[in-house]
Amino acid sequence: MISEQDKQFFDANGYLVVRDLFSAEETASYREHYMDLRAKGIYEGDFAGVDLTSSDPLKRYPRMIHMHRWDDASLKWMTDDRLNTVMTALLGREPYAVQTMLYFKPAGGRGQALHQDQFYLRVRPGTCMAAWMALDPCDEENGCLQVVPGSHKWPVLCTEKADTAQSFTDVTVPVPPDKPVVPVIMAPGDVLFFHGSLVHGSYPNTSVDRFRRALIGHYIAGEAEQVGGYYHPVLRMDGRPVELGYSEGGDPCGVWVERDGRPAVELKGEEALSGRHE
Ligand SMILES: O=C(O)CCC(=O)C(=O)O
Repeated sequence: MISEQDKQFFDANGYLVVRDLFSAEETASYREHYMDLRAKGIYEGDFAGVDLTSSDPLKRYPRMIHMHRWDDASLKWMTDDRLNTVMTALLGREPYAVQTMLYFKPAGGRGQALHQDQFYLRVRPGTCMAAWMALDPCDEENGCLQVVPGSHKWPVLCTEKADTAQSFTDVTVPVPPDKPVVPVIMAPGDVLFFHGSLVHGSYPNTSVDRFRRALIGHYIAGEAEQVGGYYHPVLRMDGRPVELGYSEGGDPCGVWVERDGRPAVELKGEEALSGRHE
């Protein structure tokens, strides 16, 4: 499903887009399924709560989280063989599955400031991995995902305050000016796989009337022994639970310094790493 060249691209850049991994019929049925669920109710973990009268589009369409714990279609998607095959090829062994999320990101919706997933998941040893499937055409206008190629080689960076007019989360990480942030343009059914330390995020949806829906799974590399408490229970790719430990915060985080006239990361003190994915 992926070539040696794909693997080399992933190793060098920390991400890989696999085009058309899911069909147009499948993505159409996921769009319908989640719009239907959204219209029907409120679920534990809905970001910002549902408020149909709010002027904030994200309150009218809040992000869903951990749907696989109560929705069979989400569990089936999270453990799909195609996702497993690609991740096993990229990671060298089968991952464990820990999280699902559905972003609706309607027109006018804010993005999510640049961050690293490992800040939240705290996988030890090793890292996490995301499978981010586009359900709509995703481009710069509707706030596609943005990544910093190669940043998966950085340690987890110390966070700073984000601009909450642009982002629904309030922390971000600094990126030196010589490290470009690049848009990932995707079509429905394309899946972006990315490493847990890759700096990524998205800008607001500036379109007039287009959603930017994405179905996302978070996984942890199979050698992991611990993950943050918010991600338990941990599942094997056949859906069976596996016992793993709970990781705590307090790890050192990276700050940018100048070394020989160039930006370099130095580890500093201890930052209480967040324990849940925003
Ligand atoms: O879809 C987005 O805008 C952000 C998603 C994200 O940060 C993630 O999947 O970790």
